[in-house]
Amino acid sequence: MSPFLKSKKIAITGTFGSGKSVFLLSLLHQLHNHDPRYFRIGEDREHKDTTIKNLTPQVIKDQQSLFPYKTFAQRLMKSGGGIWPSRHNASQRFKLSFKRSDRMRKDELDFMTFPLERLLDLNIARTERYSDWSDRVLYHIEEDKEALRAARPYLVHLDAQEIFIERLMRLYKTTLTRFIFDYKTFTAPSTFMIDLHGGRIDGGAAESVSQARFLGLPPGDGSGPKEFIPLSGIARMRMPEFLETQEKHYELYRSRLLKPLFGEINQCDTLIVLLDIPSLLSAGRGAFDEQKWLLDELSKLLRYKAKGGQVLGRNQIRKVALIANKCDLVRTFEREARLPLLLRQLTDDFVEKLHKTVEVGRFICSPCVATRPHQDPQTLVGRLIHPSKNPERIDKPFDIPEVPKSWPSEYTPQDFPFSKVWPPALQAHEKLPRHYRLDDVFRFILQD
Ligand SMILES: Nc1nc2c(ncn2[C@@H]2O[C@H](COP(=O)(O)OP(=O)(O)OP(=O)(O)O)[C@@H](O)[C@H]2O)c(=O)[nH]1
Ligand SMILES: [Mg+2]
Repeated sequence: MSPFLKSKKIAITGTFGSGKSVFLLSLLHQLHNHDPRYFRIGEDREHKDTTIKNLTPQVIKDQQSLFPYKTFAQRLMKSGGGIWPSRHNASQRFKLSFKRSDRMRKDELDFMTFPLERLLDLNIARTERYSDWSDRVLYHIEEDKEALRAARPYLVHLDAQEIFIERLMRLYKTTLTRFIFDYKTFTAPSTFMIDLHGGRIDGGAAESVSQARFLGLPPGDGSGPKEFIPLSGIARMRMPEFLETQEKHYELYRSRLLKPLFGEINQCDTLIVLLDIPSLLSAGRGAFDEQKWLLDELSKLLRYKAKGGQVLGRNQIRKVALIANKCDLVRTFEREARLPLLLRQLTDDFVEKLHKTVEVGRFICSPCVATRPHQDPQTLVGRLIHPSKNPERIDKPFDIPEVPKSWPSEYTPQDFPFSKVWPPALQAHEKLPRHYRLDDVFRFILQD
C-alpha cells in the first residue's frame, strides 16, 4: 500500500428505513462543509482543529447506483425545512478522496450501502443446487406450526392431481407475504420483500399486495421475470420442464445478484450496522426477533476463518461499528441512560460470534438531529410527519414514549408509539443540520 494514499472500503447496512441514506448523506454533508468546531476529526483535543482539504468525489463504475449526494443535500437544506432522501436503488455507492490537515497522506473512502434483508438470501448464496435449497425451505416451513398454516394452500396445490404453475406462483407469493407480515425468517428470495430499487412490499391484503412483486429477478432486457419457488421432490419429478427453468432462474439469481453483492461486501474492510431502536420498539417484538436473526446471518458472512463457512469468497472486514441510530427520536435523558444497554442486548450474540481480531465499536448516534428538547422531558419539538396532526409541517411539541430499561420479552406496537419527523428547519445561526456523535463514528472508521 502506498504511504501517500490510504484507501478504505466501507459498507453501510441496516433494515428497511433504518437510516442508511440519511447516514451517508449527513456524513458526506459534514465532510463537504467541514467545520472542526462541529465535527471533530482529530483524534484528541490537541488535534481539535484538524480540517479536511481537497475533497474530491471519485468516479465509480456502476453509475446507476451512484448516491446523488448533491440532489439529496439540496432537498434536505430547503429553507423552512427540507425533506429526507428518497429511495432510488437498493445499493448505493459514493467514493471520495480528501486530505486531512494533520496527515501527509491522502485518504480515499469508498462507501456502499445494502439492505440488511439481503441476508435472507444467505442460504441461497451458500447452496449451489436449487433442489437442496427447495428441500431446506420446505423443511423449515413444516417445522414451524404458524408457517405451515400460512403455507397450507401452497403445499396442498403442490400435491394436487393437476398442478397449475401460475396458480402455484400466486399461492407462494401470498404465503411469502404472510411470512413477511409475521416476521418469518425464511422469506427468500429477498427481492420479493425489498426489490432492486429498495422498495418494500406494502401492508394490506396478502393476496393483492403480493402479486406485483417478483420471486427472483424482475423483468429486464426484453425478457420476463426470472422467478423461482421451492418445489418438493415429488413435484420436481412431476414437472421436469418447470424444474429446468427453476434451476436456471435460481442460478441466475445467484450469479447476477448475490455473487456480485456478497463479493463486494467481502472486499470491504469496515462495516457500519444501523440499528433503529425506535422502529424496533414501535413495530412490536417480531421486529426485534427478525433484527437479531438478520444479525446472526450477518455474523455467518463475517466468519472468514471458519472452514467451509465462507460465502462467495473470503471476507476482509476488520472493523464493525454498531450504531443505535436516530437517537434524536428518544427522550433526551434516555439517550445515554438507556440506549447503550438496549444496543448491547441486541448485539452481544452477534459480537460474540465475530472473530476476535475484528474491532467492534458501539455508538449512540443521530446523523441528522431533527428534534429539539422541550421543557417537559417527555416531549420533544419537531416537524411531525403525521399528515393529519401536522399538515403545515411546522415545529410542534409531541409526546415521546419511554424507552424500556431492557428489551421486554413480549410487546406490541401500541406499547411504544414513536413518531417520525421531517428534517429540521434550520435556525438562523445554523449552516448545517446538527448531528449527535456522527464524528465519533467517523473517527472510528478512519483510525489506523
Ligand atoms: N429523526 C431522525 N430521523 C431519521 C434519521 N435518519 C433517518 N431518519 C428517518 O428514517 C427514514 C428513513 O431513512 P433512510 O436514510 O431513507 O433509510 P434507509 O435505510 O436508507 O431506507 P431504505 O433505503 O428505504 O431501506 C427517514 O425518511 C427519516 O424519517 C435521523 O438521524 N434522525
Ligand atoms: Mg436508502
